[in-house]
This record gives sequence, C-alpha cells and structure tokens, in this order.
Amino acid sequence: MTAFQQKLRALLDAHEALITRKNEPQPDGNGIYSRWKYPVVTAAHTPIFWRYDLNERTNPFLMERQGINATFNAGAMRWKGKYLLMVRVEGDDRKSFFAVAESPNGVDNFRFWDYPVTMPETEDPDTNVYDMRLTHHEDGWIYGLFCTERKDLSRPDDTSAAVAACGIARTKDLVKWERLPDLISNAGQQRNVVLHPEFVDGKYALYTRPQDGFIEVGGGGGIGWGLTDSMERARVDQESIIDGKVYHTIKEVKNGQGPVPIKTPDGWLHLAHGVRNTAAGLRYVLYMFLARLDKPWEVTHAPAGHFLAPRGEERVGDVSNVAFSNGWIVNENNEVFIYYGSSDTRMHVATSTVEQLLDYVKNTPPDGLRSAASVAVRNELIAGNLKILQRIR
Ligand code: M1P
Repeated sequence: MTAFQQKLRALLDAHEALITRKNEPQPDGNGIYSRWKYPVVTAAHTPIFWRYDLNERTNPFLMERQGINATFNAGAMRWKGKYLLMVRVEGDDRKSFFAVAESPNGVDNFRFWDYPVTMPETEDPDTNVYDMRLTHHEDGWIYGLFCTERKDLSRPDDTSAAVAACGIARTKDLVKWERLPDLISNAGQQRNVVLHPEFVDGKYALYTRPQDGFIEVGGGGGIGWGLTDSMERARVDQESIIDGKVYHTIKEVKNGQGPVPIKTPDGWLHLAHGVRNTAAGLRYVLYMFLARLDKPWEVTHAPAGHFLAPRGEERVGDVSNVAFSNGWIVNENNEVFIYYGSSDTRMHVATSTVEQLLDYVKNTPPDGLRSAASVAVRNELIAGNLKILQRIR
C-alpha cells in the first residue's frame, strides 16, 4: 500500500467509525425529553468523497479540496421506514445547500446519500438557500419550503445587504425536485415559512414570518398565518399574527415557526424558536405551543419560557448561543424525535413522546409577564409540594 493509500484508508475508517458510533440518551432528562449524548450529524459526517479529491495523480497530498464548514438546521421526515434529515450543509465557501442523511433508528448511524440535492433555480438565481421545512401535504406532494437569499440590489454599495424570501419546491422522491415560484406576500422579506400539512377551507395554509429587514424583523415579526389558492403561484395577501413577539419574554426580539406542527387529538403541537438580545448577542431558544385542531390559527396553550435552550458545547459555534429546529419526526409508537441545530454548526436529537409533549404544553403555566406573577405561580407549586412532603416525611 502506498502512503497515499494508507492515508485514504485511515480517513475512510475514521469516518465510518464516526457515523456508526452508538448514541445514548443522557441520564439527566427533565421528564419532558431526553437529550442524546452525541450530535447526530456534524461536518465530519459528510462523505470523504465530497471533500477530498481521491485521485493520487491530481491530489498527491490527499488534500481536502472542498471543505464542509457546518451541518445544521435540518428538515426531517419519516420515509420508507427510515428517519430522514434534509440537512443544511454549508461549505467553507459559506454557501449552503441541502443534502439528505438517513438513519435506521433516528438517533445514530446517519449516512448521507451520495449526492446533495440539485435544487433547480428560478429565473432570479438564489445566492444562498437554507433551512428547509418538509411537508408531506395531503395533496400527495412533498413540499420543501426554504429561505432563499439574494443580494439587495436597492443597496448596491452595501456588500452585506440581502433580501430573504420563501423558496418553494416539491418532489415525490426527495431526489428530483420541481422548483415553483417564490412566495409572494406583502412583507418586505420572509423567512421561516412553513406549509401546514392539510387544506384549510380548501386552500393551502402557510405559517409565515413577515420582516422588514434581513436580520431585524422591525415592525413585522411574529408567526403569521395566511392562505393561498395554489402552491404553483403561492401568494398570501393577508397575514395575521397568531403568535407575536412579546416584551421581556424569550421571544422579545423575534420568533419563527419551527417544523411542521404535529397533529394530536388535543390540537396542533408547535415547536418554534424565540430570540432575545443580550450583551453577548442574540440568544435563540426553542419553545412550544398548542393550537386548535379545527382553527389552527388559534393558540390554546402557550407555556412560559423556553422548552430547550442551548447548553454545554451546544452554546458554541459559528453563531454561538443558538438552538434552532425545523425538523421533528413522530414514529408509529408516538415517539417524537426532535432534531435541533446548535450554534449554526451541528445537529442534535432529543426524544420524547406525543403524550409527554401534550402534558408539557397543557400543564406548564403561561408567562405572567411580571416577576410577581412568576413568584405567585411558583408559590402555588411550592405550597402543594410542601404538603406532599410533610405527608411522606
Ligand atoms: O443564526 C441564527 C439563525 O438565524 C436565522 O433565523 P431567524 O430568521 O429567526 O433570525 C436563520 O438564518 C437561521 O438559519 C439561523 O440558525
């Protein structure tokens, strides 16, 4: 074996060892969900043959020719008995693209398909695409809604000025994609747009996030709700905010719909992200709420505070202090696999059940919006608990 071949063998073996590493739930669960020990997808999980030129003649030093910087913010779906992530893969060149990683059990052994998604462009080419939400709609198509970012041509001198819009594509097999026109709405920009899986009043329903700027939502913001007659020319003329941003909460600066909501007997279960500002920059956490089955635009339960916040190594990465989710999967046993990106760098999983999540959303007190209200509701808990403890001591 030549030195080149030995080096290649070592690379392939280390990669295989990483992606087949057994994951395990963390023992310190909070009763709501269990985090799993290892990230499920990292940049190092991407195939060696995506990054290295394996031809000894053209790459005698076996250099990484096209590095991958991060793998995060994955859409998710159950597909042919497997757990599929539609991962946002970001190259060293800062361009994101989509690629499917599939696992037999949802918690480890995620392996990328050989090729990333070849996403067709519209007449106005995307500069960057990311954060796909996958909706298996009752019309039979699988839709991928994602953010498409382009240069803001109205500010030619500002090299960081960008415009975000909702890109739309559909597929039957997750390989061949038909690109549809971007969503038209009255907002200047849109990100975090998600397609509801069922028709509502015979129309397609969209969760939106109207925003004035690329990063700041400005006068807009909140999770919006709008209807469109068609996904082939998706147009939302009216957006109503069903879950707004609120002063002194975890969603004070902005928020956005996460994955497609889960249909449960008690309502549509939602996971979303909330953002607040701190001296250390923006902090992104996940929160949940429940909406009516017959009127998905009416929120019935909204627990206070975060459901999941970045912790430990999750807090550090390219954009630190971020937990972000746009994908979860319910399996046939009503187990829920919550996939979340940490700090725009890697993917993790936390597991729960529909029953536990419903208990969480229905029985966690809402935000009283004042310290005194928080103390009052905690005192109720303490008083009840002290009586129990007196009995059992
Ligand atoms: O960098 C944190 C997140 O920022 C954006 O989310 P939002 O539009 O809610 O601010 C997105 O770019 C997201 O991908 C990213 O994780």
